[in-house]
Amino acid sequence: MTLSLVSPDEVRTAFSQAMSDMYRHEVPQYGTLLELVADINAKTLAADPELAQTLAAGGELERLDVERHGAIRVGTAEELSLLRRVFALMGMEPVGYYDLSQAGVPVHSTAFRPVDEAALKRNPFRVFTSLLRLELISDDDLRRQATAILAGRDIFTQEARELLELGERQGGFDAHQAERFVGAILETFRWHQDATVDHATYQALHDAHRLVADVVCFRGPHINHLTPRTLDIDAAQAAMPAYGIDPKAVIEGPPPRRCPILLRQTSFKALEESIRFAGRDDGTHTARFGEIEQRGIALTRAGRERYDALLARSRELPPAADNAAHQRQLGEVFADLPDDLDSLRQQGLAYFRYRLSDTGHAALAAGETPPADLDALIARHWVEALPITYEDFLPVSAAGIFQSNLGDTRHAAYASESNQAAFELALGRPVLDEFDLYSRLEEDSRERLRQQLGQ
Ligand code: OOG
Ligand code: NI
Repeated sequence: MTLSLVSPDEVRTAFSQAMSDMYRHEVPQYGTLLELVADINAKTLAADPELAQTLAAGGELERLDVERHGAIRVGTAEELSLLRRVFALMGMEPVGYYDLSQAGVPVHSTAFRPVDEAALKRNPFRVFTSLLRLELISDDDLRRQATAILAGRDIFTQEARELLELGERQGGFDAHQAERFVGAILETFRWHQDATVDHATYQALHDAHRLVADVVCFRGPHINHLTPRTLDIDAAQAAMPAYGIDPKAVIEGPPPRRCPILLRQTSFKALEESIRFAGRDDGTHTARFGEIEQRGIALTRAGRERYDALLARSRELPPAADNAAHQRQLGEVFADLPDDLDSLRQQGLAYFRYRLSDTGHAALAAGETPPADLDALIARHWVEALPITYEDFLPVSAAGIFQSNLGDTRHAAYASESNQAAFELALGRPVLDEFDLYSRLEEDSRERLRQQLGQ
């Protein structure tokens, strides 16, 4: 009997929806956030038909309502590599390496996400996945204790493990198996009110770093936030209080621009939730929150260097009084970076997808000879250059999101080397390079164009 396997895109979409449903149930404010974002997106599209058209042309309008990212934190190499195998069956691969220890957060991370064009269009669900760096706990006894606790837990159910192995053997799932797989994997990310340790142990780990307690003291890597994509994060930030949501002080990332670049993010503060320790003491734990993101065009290496330099410059300024002042200040620093698509393209600062326009199709059909170079093709409207959306994360922003949810006690930067090699060893494979992926998307579109034009 031959199995009819469903596409990993379908498994990912079902999983993303199941996670969203579960999180909405666990954290009702996340449901409010979804409503807010849906309202803002509808208003933004109605007010800006040109934006609606650009998004439609890029195939992004359909994905907007299902689009989100999540974040989890794991404690061991085994957990990370098992998740790598789970996500592979959902068509998600590890992209990028993020070192957060520089910002005083004892983790390093990657983002699991789809990488090819059709899969991204279908559902770009991403999971920012952090691995605790136990070696950064300086107290030897505490580090040993944390290691032992983590060694004794299993974040997968028996059924999840069996289905994972089945999926790998078969190279995928049939529809019924896929449904069971999604249900079984969901259990790994569920919130558990019961901590696995007693109050004193929790407190000791918490005192080392709040994040250490969050990773070590529970049965598994509960999903700690899910993030819908808004088309206007400034409007979303402003609207949060009216929806009963208390936003973090500033929007992370680049300032508002006519041509949005990379990623802008804001969140609401983590909730204080009641938990029960082993030994039955009651307590509270603060880890789970909600976030909103706005995505813009992906920058090339050259563009990203400019972004990083400008961001570093802005961080040398005295902190602004509020978000409005912060955005103004950022805007002044970023005035150096071109804010129109033509300049970004001509200066090689951003990635584009090239496409034969209706005019181009008509001219070809009429037997006209196409101009030989890309700039001329664009100037004569044969070809459209559409922005490629940034699908990844930003380390400085991610640190800001972590920090805003770790309370007021800031931890100094860890004096450690960033260690991509150790991360990849734990993961069980190298991470993909985001710039390679974007330039491949751009190059593929040019190749298609050359074929259509017979060049
Ligand atoms: C992850 C924080 C980073 C983002 O969107 O940059 C992040 C975490 O809190 O585990 O999700
Ligand atoms: Ni996030």
